[in-house]
Amino acid sequence: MFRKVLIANRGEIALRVINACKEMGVRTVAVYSEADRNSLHVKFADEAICIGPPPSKDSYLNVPAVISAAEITGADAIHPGYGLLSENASFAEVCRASNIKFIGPPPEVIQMMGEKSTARQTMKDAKVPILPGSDGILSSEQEALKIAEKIKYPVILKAVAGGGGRGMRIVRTKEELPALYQSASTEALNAFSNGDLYMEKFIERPRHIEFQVLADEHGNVMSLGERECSIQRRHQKLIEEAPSLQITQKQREDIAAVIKKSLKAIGYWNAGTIEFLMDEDGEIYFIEMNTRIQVEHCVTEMVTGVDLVKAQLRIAAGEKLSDIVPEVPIITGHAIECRINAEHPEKFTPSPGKIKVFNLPGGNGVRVDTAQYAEGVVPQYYDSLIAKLICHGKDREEAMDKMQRALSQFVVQGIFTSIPLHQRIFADEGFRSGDFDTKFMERFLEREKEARAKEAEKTA
Ligand code: MV4
Repeated sequence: MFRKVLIANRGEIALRVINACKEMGVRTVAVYSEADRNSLHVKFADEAICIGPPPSKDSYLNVPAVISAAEITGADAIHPGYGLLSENASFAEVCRASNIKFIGPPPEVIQMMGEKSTARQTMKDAKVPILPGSDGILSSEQEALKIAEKIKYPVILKAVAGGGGRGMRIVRTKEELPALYQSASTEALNAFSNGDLYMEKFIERPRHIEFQVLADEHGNVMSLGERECSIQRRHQKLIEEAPSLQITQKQREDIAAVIKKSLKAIGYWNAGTIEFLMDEDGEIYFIEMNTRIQVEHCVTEMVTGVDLVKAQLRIAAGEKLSDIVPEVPIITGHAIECRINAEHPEKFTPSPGKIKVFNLPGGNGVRVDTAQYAEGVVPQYYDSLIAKLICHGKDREEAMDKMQRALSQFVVQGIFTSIPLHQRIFADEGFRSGDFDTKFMERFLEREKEARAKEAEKTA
C-alpha cells in the first residue's frame, strides 16, 4: 500500500478520500487554494500545501504546482477525485513521468474514452449496445445528411471532445441540419479546441442509467450494478439512486458481461462509470464512459457495502480484485442521494457566503458527505455542491421516507441551499412513483410555475 497520498481536489470528495486513507493507515497531503485555507480537507489531512490563488486554473488545475507539492512532501500517489484534473490524460502522463502513481486508469485509456466517438466504436466492437449513428467522426455536412437519412430523424450531433451537453444539437429535419452542424462544430471548437462531431439517433425521453465498474491491473473487471440518474437540471444531477427499478436482472447481467469483455480488451483499470440511455421500450444503449470516481458513487457503496475509494487505492497499489471485493456483488435494499447545493431553491442562482447554522441529520441508514461546517465559508470560485445526503432503506419507499425525515432535519442558515427543492421533489407523486426520465425536472418546474401563477390570480 502507498505510504502517502496527495489529494488533488477540494471539498467533500477531498475529505472522502482523506477518510479512506486514514482508515487504511495511509498518510495524506491536502493541496488548497487561498480561498480554501480554512477548509476541512486542509484541517484533517496530515499535511497541507497552498498551491495558488482562488481560481481553479491558478491552483487546483495547475499541474506543475500539484506535482511540486507531491514531490516536496514525498507523496507516492495522487488521488484526483472528480472534476478538476481527474480526466486529464496529460496530467496522468505527468504523474507517470514523475514516478507518482495516478489513482485511476492509464493515460492512454483516459485519452481514448475522452474521445467520445472512439469510445463508442470501442464499445460497439465489444458488443455493448450502442445507438445507430456514425462510425467515428463525421467528415462533412454531406456525410451527416446521408447518415441521418439512413437512421431517420430526429438525430443528435455531439462533439467528440464533449460531454455535459456542450456542442450538442438535436436535428429534426434535413433542412435544419446544415446550420446546426455548423453551430455545433463552432461551439465545440471554442469550448474544447476540437470541432469534430459524431451522430446518433436521438432518444426523446431517455432515462440516464450508469454502471459502476472496478477493474484491477491484472485484467479482472467487475460490475457493481447500476445507478439511476435521470433527475437532473441543465445536465447537473440532483438526485441519484441505486438500483434502478427499470433494469431487469437479465439486463443487469447481460450488461455486466459485455462491460467485462470491453474493459478487459482495452486494458482498463481502477474505478469507472459507463453511461447508458434507456429508451421508451426499456432498451439501453452506451453513450459515454467516465474514467473517474463520481459524485454519486455513494449510493453504490450503500447497496453493495463496497468502499469504492478504498478499492481505488488498493487497485492502484497493485492488489487483485478478488482480494478486494466479493466475487458476486450482492445488492441490498435501495439508496438515494440528494446533492445539496449552495444555490437558490427556485432561481438556481449561486449562493456563496458564510454558513451560520449547520445541523446535519443522522440515524440508521443516513450518511452525509460534506466538508462544510457552521461558521464555514462557501467560496464563489468553485461548484456549488456543499453536501451529499444519502439514505439507505430496505426498499425505495423506505429510502424516500428516510430522506424526507433527514431533509427536514438538515438545517443550513446564512446561505440558500437546494434543500427546499429536494423537499418539493420528494413530495411529488411523479417522483415517488419512480416513473420518470431526464425531462422530469423541466416538467416539474413548469408545473410549479403554473401552480404559482394560478395562486397569484386567486389572491389578485
Ligand atoms: C442523448 C440524448 C438523446 N439521444 N443522446 C446529454 C449529455 C450527454 N452526456 C448526453 N446527453 C444526451 N444524449 C441521444 N442519442 C439526450 C441527452 C440528454 C441527457 C442525457 C442524460 C442525462 C440528462 C440529459 C439531459 C438532456 C439531454
